[in-house]
Amino acid sequence: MSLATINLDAAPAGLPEEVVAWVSSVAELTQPEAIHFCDGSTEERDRLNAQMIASGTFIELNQAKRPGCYLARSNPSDVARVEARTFICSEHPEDAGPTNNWADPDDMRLTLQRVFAGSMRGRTMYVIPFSMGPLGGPISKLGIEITDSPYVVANMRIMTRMGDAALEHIKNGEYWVPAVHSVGYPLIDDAGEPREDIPWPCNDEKYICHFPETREIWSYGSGYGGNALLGKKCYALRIASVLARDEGWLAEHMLILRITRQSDGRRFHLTAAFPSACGKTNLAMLRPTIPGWKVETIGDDIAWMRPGPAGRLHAINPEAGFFGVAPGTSEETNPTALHALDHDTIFTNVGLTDDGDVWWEGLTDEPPAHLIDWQGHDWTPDCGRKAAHPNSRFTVRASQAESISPDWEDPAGVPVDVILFGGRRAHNVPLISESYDWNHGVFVGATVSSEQTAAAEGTVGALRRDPFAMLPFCGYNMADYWGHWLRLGAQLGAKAPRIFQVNWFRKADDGHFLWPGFGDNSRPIEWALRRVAGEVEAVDAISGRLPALDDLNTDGLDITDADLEHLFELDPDAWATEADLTEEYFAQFADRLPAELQGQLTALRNRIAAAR
Ligand code: SAT
Ligand code: MN
Repeated sequence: MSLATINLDAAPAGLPEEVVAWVSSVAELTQPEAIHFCDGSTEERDRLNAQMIASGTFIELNQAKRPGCYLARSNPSDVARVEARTFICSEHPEDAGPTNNWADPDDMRLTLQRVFAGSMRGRTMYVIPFSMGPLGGPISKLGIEITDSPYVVANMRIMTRMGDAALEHIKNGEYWVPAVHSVGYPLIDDAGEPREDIPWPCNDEKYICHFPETREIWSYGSGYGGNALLGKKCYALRIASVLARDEGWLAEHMLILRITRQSDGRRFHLTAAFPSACGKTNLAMLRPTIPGWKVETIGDDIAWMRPGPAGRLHAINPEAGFFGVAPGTSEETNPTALHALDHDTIFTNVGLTDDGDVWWEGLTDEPPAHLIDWQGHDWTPDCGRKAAHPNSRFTVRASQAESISPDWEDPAGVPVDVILFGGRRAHNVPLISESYDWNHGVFVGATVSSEQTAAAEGTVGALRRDPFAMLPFCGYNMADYWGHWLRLGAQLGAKAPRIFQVNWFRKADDGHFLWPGFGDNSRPIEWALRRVAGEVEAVDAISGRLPALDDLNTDGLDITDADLEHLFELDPDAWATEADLTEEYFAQFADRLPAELQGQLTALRNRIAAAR
């Protein structure tokens, strides 16, 4: 297909030249049968849903029980982000750093030319203008995703503000990031022979590529989650972290909460970074077990934060929906999330019950006697397989959560008081610990780790570092990213948020969890907020400042004194080992490691020595 034959007649009027040129060049390369510019209308949504039901991509759920809800089943080879196939294509390998897969940008462009050539033959190419963050907001940014997957369009409609309204801003000449996606399953082969479509097209060969210098995203071969919904991890974290470095702000893998103290109406805003499997979605919808505090959700996964007019750090949620893990979500663990899924939700890779509803492990104590599992097979509780894939997901508009803050779409964002860093640690790390200052907080964020729990991850019990929960999401050298945090802290000065480390997962010697977690996590958080308000003292310790046990609200808490004390025990010998491991871990960053973090390690060793 030559440029001349690409029909852009249906393109909206007033498209900037650069958009026309880019869409044309992608169409010329991928050779779609048709091009559709998404307007974001409900008519468009309904048409695509009907088309996906007809093609088998969507299964319509029982509309009396779950109106507007659909189930998709992916190919079993395409069920999660693929970190080994995720590349940072910076000009210099050092700019990607030791924690990223680097690929030479010129080589990768040749590879992408090869795999994208004709990859959309026989398909419609969808052009999705979108905004990350409230439209037109000072912290928000625009993008355009081109995709050949109507499933991606349906998900982007929930996860971003997409369509005509976003396009208006692009027409006005505002900055936008280009993102190209193909599932890599053309409907016409190289010989020109047509082939049937399948419910979940994808390709064994996968490339999730980021070009930080030219700020482009190219994703090939997967239709799933962060591989394909390019506004999420690819843009809002990997490319945005580069933009943030250059423009003086932060793009972070953090939830955002508003917590209001009802006695005096004082509002606090908190952001928190957790690696996967640490209950981040549950914390984003926290139901406090202590009276007097109201928690509202602003975001569940990503925070964009910028110094505001009065010098404080302001956070927005760049997303418009939740792409949450289904298994384990229940009336007990997260009723807020569960109720949000009553209508207008896309479920991917969960079980289908005989009455056209959904089920996953953990939803109910009693499993259904029969259902169809995520791979489309008959399933019974004794069959030895999971009904839902462990990474099965729901996609739902954030506004459907009853905990959503009335200000969650305030384009100016909310002023951040507290930043939490969490990991999953059976030993050593206390329930909560306040950093001595911003730079110590950056050290804590940089060294955060979890003990590996499955042999598949490596040696069980070994520490897996996940700095700032950004390990797979930082678009440049991790050590430079820490340097950026240090610089921003210096700029914010006394107005910087206070940084705390939390650990809900400490275990007793007999292996039981010391802390009940879930709604009781409101107790250490209350202490952090009271620290911010200057209402409570703290005790200097190895890891940071700890609460005096009397200052932690334990009213109505079912915990023994011994367990409570154990939650805050710090063994100098074990911490000396931690410090040695931190030194080993830092070594990979060589001379890119900011001197300040080396200094923080020395300060930690001094505190350990003093505690002996
Ligand atoms: O698939 S996503 O990247 O959207 C979610 C995740 O894996 O963290
Ligand atoms: Mn995430």
